[in-house]
Amino acid sequence: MKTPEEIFAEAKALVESADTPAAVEELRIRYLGKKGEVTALLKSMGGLAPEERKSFGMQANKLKQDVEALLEAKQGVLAEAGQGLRLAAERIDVTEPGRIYEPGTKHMITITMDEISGIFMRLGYSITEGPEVETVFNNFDALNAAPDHPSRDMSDTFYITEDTLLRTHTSPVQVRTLMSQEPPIKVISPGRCFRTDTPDATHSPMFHQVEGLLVDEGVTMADLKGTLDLFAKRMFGEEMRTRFRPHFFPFTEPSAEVDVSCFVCGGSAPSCRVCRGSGWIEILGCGMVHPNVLKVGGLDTDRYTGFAFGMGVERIAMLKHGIDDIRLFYENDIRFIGQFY
Ligand code: 2NL
Repeated sequence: MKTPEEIFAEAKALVESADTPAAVEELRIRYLGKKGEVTALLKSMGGLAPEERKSFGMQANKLKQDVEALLEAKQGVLAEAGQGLRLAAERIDVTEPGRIYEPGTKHMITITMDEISGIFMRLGYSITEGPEVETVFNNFDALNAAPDHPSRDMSDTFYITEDTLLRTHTSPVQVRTLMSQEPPIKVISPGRCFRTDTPDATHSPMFHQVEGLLVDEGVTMADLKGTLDLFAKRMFGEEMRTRFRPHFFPFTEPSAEVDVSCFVCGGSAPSCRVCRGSGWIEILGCGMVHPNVLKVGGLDTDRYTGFAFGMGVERIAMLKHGIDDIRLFYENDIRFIGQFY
């Protein structure tokens, strides 16, 4: 049997080399547990002669206290080291710069569409929206487009089926309004449109339009001119003048294209890049709603007249901000789209 000194020396060596709290706990069980070596020593006292028992008991109890002290001291050391490790792991660098979450910006097309819509909303127009997948009837027939009209061609329009397509303008939204509401009608319809154009600096197969429609008793071309002249001044500057040039659209009669005076050269530079020396820049198309279109809404064309207009949002934005390539809007280069807010 080992002497208390031997047990202590061995325990001391083992405790010294234990490097985790679990290893120390194992040693505690090995020495002080129910079947531990020190416990066994204490239990063996029962078999001793009374005269031996006193000094042996003192020795054994001292050993128990000494081993307890060893274990406790080691647990203390390890706990302290563990705390140090945790603190090191959880250490934060308070000098590190904060993360900056930069807010995004609205897209130039959204900004321009909102600006156009806003001008008409202040004139009492309501915003209407409709589906991008439309019926051939709403997109063409209801708008007085002849069955052989070139834009109806399979090669100019994205057809989904024989009688559904991706709308080529936002006019079908106004057709829906005509068919579902009674005059006075005063709406604008901003939205996305599609044509099979090959992309270049001024064309894109997906683009945006804002159209407007006003139908009531006694509406004349003078109302149309006054409204669009006011729009041009609000959009491009109060000093703008407008010019109405005769044109043709199937859905309006008479029809016109509207030009604003050139805000780049003021009409004075023969080599102007924007107006090409003409002094005028085309901004939209318009006209008095064709009676055939009013009839689609079941309206009495002796009683009601109306005007309508349509403009390309990309074109307006490019003119206003001097952007020379429509593709910049869709490439999502943050250096371009992040410039506007
Ligand atoms: C353009 C020309 C235009 C219309 C759109 C319209 C709608 C209905 C009835 C009559 Cl429901 N007209 N819309 C009228 C004239 C011109 O747009 O150059 N857009 C980019």
